[in-house]
Amino acid sequence: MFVDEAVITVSGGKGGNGKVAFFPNRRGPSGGDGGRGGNVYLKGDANLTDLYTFVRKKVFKAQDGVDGGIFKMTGAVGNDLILSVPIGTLATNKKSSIAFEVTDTETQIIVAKGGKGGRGNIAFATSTSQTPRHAEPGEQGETYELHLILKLIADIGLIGLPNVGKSSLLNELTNAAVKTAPYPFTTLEPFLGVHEKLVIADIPGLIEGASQGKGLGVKFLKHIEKVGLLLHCISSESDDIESDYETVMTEMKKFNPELLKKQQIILLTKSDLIDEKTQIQRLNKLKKTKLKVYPISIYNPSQFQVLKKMIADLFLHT
Ligand SMILES: Nc1nc2c(ncn2[C@@H]2O[C@H](COP(=O)(O)OP(=O)(O)OP(=O)(O)O)[C@@H](O)[C@H]2O)c(=O)[nH]1
Ligand SMILES: [Mg+2]
Repeated sequence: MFVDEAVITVSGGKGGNGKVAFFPNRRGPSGGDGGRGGNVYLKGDANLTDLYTFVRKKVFKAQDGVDGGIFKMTGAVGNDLILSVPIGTLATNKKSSIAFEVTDTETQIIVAKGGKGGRGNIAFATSTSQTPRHAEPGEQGETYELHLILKLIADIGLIGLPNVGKSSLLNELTNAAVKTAPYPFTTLEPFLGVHEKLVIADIPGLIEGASQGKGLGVKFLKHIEKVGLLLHCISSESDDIESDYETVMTEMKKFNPELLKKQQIILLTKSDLIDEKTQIQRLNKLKKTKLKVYPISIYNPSQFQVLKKMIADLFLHT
């Protein structure tokens, strides 16, 4: 199961209470301060690929600070809690709406601060009150709900209607072995493959109404928000390739109009299934989009060479 969303609760540890104590023989107050509660941080872990760890456990709390002691002893600080998340995780604080993005494995992002420790009664001694009988309680740590969303970090995204051959292309271009089958909705979750150090994402097919929640694809469109190139797959088998193109463009636009600004190349897939004349007609129709259009078939190595060269020119030789 690929989990790309989770809501968790994070709490900083409570601060330790200040202590009320006195030195023997009435020599004044001796109660120390409580220790600060631990903080909660998020940190990127390159070995994680999804948010599955947050399906079962959703509540996370750092350690409380220790109460102040006698003889001016300050309580120990609570241990921090560091939660590992995949690179590409966007964490939004539901209360403040502030969002943080985890982009590397070095930075720790604080998401809930521990409470301050309370001051012991030493802090309350004055010239007129030399035996203060009160101390402060430790503060509660911050508690927030965090909405975690994972956006896969891919260079290239494969998009298109169901059954147009996206997964077959991913398998052919990369070392991926994603299931392919002659019916729609074979792919139910995103897959990544690596081609010459470039990460290619295959997302489930889009259908009309996807942006209103039909089918599966739109839920996964967030994974192509960061790609540098969209390979828009349109099947040669279709009798209305222009409408296929429009359907996918409309759904992307409704989801996030910025997606339409991305560099896009059309692949007329399964080109082996139509004769040359039909192919030329269909390619010409697609050229009206002003995008580059290439015919491709998983059974045609020379067409794959063209595609690979085009990818190399765009990404690898610059
Ligand atoms: N003849 C021919 N068939 C192909 C080609 N590429 C894919 N197919 C077939 O088309 C069918 C659909 O391919 P998939 O790769 O599963 O399509 P998809 O776009 O990933 O489909 P969904 O995951 O359902 O969205 C499979 O039966 C493939 O074998 C091709 O170049 N030529
Ligand atoms: Mg597929």
